Amino acid sequence: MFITCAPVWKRWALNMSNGIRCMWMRGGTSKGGYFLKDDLPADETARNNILLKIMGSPDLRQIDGMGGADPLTSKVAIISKSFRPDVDVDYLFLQVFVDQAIVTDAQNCGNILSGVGPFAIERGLVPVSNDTTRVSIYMENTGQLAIASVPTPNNEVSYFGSARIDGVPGAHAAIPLEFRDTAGSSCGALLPTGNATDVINEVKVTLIDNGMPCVVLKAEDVGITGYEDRATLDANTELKSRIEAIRLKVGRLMNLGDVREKSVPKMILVVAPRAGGAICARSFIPHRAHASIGVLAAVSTATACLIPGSPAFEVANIPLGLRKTMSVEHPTGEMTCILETNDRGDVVSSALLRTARKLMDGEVFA
Ligand code: NQM
Repeated sequence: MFITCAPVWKRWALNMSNGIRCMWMRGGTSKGGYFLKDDLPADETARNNILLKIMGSPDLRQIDGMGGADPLTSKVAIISKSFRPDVDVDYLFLQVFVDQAIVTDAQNCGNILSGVGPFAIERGLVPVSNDTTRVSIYMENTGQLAIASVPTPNNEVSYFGSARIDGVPGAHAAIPLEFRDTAGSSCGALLPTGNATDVINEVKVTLIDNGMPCVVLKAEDVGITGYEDRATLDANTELKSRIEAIRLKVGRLMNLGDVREKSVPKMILVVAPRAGGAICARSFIPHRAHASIGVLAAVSTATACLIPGSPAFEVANIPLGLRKTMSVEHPTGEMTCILETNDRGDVVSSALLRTARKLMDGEVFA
C-alpha cells in the first residue's frame, strides 16, 4: 500500500521526498505516465514543472528523465473520478515536449486513452463488472466522451490476449474504443473554415477536426510519394519546413490561434493505398513523423476520405454502406477505423481496437 503523510505539493514545497505515485503504461502505440489527479499539484505551473522534470525535458535525449526522446513516449494522462452523469472518469491528456519546456493540453490522445480504462480499474475508481468492464471516459481536452471496453476476467484487469496492433510487437488483450460526436472537438466544427478544401501556399488542403485537428493534403503536392518510412521523412528538412509554413498559416483559420507552440494541427500527407486499405497516410505530429498514426488523427483522416473534393477523397477507396470499415495504411502497417455514417453521409461515431500494457507501478521522482 502507498503511504504518504503530506500531499505532493507540500512535500515538493518542503523539499521532502518528492516521489509521486504513478503508473507507466504503453497505450496503443504511445507510452507515458498515468497519474491520479490528486497525486499532482493542483496549480498548473507547479504541475507542469514537475512533469517536465519527470520526463527530462527540455533535452533532445531526455537523459535525466523517463521520456523516450520521442513525442510518442513523452506523454501524460491525469485521471480522476468523474462527477458528471453517466461518466466514470475524467481524463486530461498532456503532451510534454521533448526539446522545449512546454507542456500542452491543446490536444487529445487516443493512444494514451487506451490505458485510461485499465488504470481507472486498477486504482479502484471503477468497479469490475463481468469479464469485460465498460469504462466511460470524459476527455477533458476536447469535452467529449469515449467508451473503453477493458477485459477483466477473474475480477481484475488482464493485459494478456491475442489482439495485435501494427506498431507494437506481440499480442495483448483487446481494448475496443468507441467515440461519439467528435466532430469539431477543438476547432468548433468538422470543417472549421466551412470549406471542403482551401488552398494554402498553393497546396490544396482539407482542414478537418473529427477528434483531432488535421491538415490533410496530397503527399505528391509537397514533393514526396507518401510511401516513405519514418526515418526518411524525418530527415527531409525541406519537406518539414514546407509543411510547417502551411501549419502556421492555418492555425487561426482552424480556430486554434497561434500554433507555434502547439502540437496541433497534425499534418497528414495522403496517397492512394497500396495494401488493400482505404487510404495511405504519413503524419507529422507536428514536427516529427509519426511511427504509425494517432487514433483520432486516423479517424479524422478517414473522415476526410468521405468529403467529396478533398485531397483524401481523390485517392481513397471508400467502402459502400453506412458502416464503413476503413483501414488507414501508415509507416508500420495499418489502423482500422469503423465509421458509422448517417443518410447524409456524416460520421456519427467511430470505433477502433487498441491494446495497452502496464509497465511499472510505483513512485516517480521529479
Ligand atoms: O491522434 C500522437 C499518438 C498521437 C495522438 C500525436 C493520438 C490521436 O499516436 O488520437 O493517439 O498525434 O501526437 O499517440
